[in-house]
Amino acid sequence: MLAPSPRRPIIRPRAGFTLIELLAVIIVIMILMALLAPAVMGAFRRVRITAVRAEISQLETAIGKFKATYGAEPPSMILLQENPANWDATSRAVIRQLWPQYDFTSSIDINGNSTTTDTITLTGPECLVFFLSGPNVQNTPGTTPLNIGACRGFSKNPAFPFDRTSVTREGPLFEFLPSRFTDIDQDGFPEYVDPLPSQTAPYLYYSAYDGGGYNSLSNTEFTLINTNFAGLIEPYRQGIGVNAPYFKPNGFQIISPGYDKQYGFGGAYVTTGSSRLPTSPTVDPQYPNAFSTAAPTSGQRVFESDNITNFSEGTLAP
Ligand SMILES: [Ca+2]
Ligand SMILES: [Ca+2]
Ligand SMILES: [Ca+2]
Repeated sequence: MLAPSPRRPIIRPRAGFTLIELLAVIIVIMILMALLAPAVMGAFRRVRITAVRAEISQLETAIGKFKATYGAEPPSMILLQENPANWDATSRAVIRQLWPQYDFTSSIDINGNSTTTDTITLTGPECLVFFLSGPNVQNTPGTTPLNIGACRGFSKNPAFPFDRTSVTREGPLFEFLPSRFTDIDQDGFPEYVDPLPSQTAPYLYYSAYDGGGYNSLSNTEFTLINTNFAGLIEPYRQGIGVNAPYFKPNGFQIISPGYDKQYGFGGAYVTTGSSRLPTSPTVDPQYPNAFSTAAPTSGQRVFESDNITNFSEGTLAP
C-alpha cells in the first residue's frame, strides 16, 4: 500500500504588485519624466526656431523675386499718397524706382475706403507685407475686429500698380497667411507674425535701400517703429562701435522677436564669444535723435538673445 504522497505546497502566481511596489514604480516614472521634459521641450523649441528661420529664408527669396521684377528691394518706410499733390520727394523717388511709369498726377484710393485723400504711412513690418503681396482685400483703417483678408498682388498697369480694381495682377510674391496678420497700429495695413505659439509681435524689416544705407529715409523710420512696435533703436551691426558695418549692409534685415515677443535694442552684435550682445554704447553722432538712448541695458540685451534673424543661423545667442 502506497503511502499517501505528501501534500505539495501550492504555489500560486501573485495577483499583482503590492502598494509599495506600485508607488515605487510611479515615483521612478515621475523622476524620469521630470528629467526628460526639459529635453523634450527644448527639442520642440529648436524645431520651432528652425521653422521661423526657414520662413525668414522664404521671405528673403520673395524679396529677391521682388527685386528681379521691380528693380530694387522694398523700402522699409514710405508715405503713399492718394492725393498726388501730397507726395514727398523721398517716397516719390522710391516709387519711381520701382514703377518708373507711376502716375503722380491722378488721385487714387489706395486703402479702399472710398476716399482719395489719405496718406498711408507704411513702416518696416508693413512694407514687408505690402510690397511682397500688394493691397489687401480689406485695408480700411480702424476696423475691429481685424478684417484683413488675402493679399492680391499689384495691378499690372504700370501707371497704377496700387489700383485695387484692376483684374490683371502680378503676384503676390509671398503667400502670407491671413490668420497670422496683425495690425498693432490699427491703420488697416497688416504686419505679419512668425509661427511661434501665440506670437503677437511681427517680423521687423529694415531695408538698406539697395546699397543706399539703412536709415536713408531719415530718423522718422526709427521714431515710428519705436512708437508703433517698440522696435529696435537701429539695425544690427557686426561688432561694437559706430563704425562697425551693419549686417547685410547692402540688403535688409528681417528680425523675429522670438519666444519672448520682445525685440530689444539692436546695434552691436558679435557672432562669437561670451558677450554676443554687448551693453557698450553704440551711439552714432550722425543720428542723434534715433540714438538718444545712450546704450542698451542688460535687460534689453536679454530680450534679444532669442531673436531670430536673416543673418544668424537660429537665435542670436544660443
Ligand atoms: Ca482712401
Ligand atoms: Ca498696421
Ligand atoms: Ca526677443
